[in-house]
Amino acid sequence: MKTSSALFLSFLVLCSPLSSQDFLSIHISDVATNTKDVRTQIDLSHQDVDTVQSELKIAAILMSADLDYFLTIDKSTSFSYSNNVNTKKFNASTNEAFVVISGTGVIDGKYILDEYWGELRLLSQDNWGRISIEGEINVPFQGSNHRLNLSSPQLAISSNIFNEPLQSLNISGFTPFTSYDVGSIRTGSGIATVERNFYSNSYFQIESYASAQTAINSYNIDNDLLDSDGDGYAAWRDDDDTNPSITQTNSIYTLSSALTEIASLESQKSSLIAERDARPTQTTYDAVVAERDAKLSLEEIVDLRAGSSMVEISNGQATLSMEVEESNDLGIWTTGGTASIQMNVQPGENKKFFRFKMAD
Ligand SMILES: [Ca+2]
Ligand SMILES: [Ca+2]
Repeated sequence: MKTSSALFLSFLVLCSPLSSQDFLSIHISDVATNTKDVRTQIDLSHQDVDTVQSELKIAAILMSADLDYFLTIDKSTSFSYSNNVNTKKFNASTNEAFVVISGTGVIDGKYILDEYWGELRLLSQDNWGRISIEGEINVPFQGSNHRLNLSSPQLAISSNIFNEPLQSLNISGFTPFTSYDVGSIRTGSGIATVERNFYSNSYFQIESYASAQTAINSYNIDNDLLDSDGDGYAAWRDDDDTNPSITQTNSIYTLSSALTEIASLESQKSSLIAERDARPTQTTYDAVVAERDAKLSLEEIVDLRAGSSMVEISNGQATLSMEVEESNDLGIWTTGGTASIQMNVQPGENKKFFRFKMAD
């Protein structure tokens, strides 16, 4: 007996590296087929109306949402929190714990779960043990960033697993824990809490994989629900899912977003009316015309000085003639001669002014 036992052990040791399944993968599907069994708690104390309205709206949407919790964790991970009595928490790597929301038509998508002490929660005492996935997610919706606290329904086993490391869990021994509603969604300020149990259509999978990526690849999540750029907008509602600074298209309307859009268009209309009204009135226009007409015309400028005259342009030249008169007594003036000068006029010039100045 001793010999065969030793042989059996060495066989296991030999085979272990070839079938290394070091990652625990948990998928808890919380399908909302029966909303009458959903329990809600509302706490309106110390909250402003806008926050109440916003959080009740997102809670109402989540009442009928299907939630798929996924978590992959290295089985050698030790707990990051313990109360030393019945609770432990294990931290999964970022991107390896997430929830996929579907069936809402407005916030469907994959959201990364984050929790300070870890996203895998283990509860155990006496002859029972339970595990669940929990954490917070950010859901952008109608201009607000909703921080939601989620706890998945629990999986139960009829043994005390408090001191068992993750690699020792009997993963085939878990069943849904259905005694009372344990899955919950709490809105950011705690105004609404939606409690959900395992419904008849819900299911779970708890398995081992060789790597976190193999586990994630097995989840088969709809591409439209992925959020490649991590901006909180899944591909189906992201104008550019490779650019986190470009988010939701304007063409998706709910009643509320349509009203917001209408308000924005009304505001633009008011601005345009104000701009139009700021333009000159007929009276202002008439005054400008009158001011223009009151200015001197070219003819009037010509006549501005006594003796001034217009000169014709011929063959690109203007001939300016100046008569010089002479006098002995400043009383009688006689013609002393004529000085002429040709001035070139450039092609295209149809108007030019000249004036005379005595040289020093
Ligand atoms: Ca995105
Ligand atoms: Ca984007």
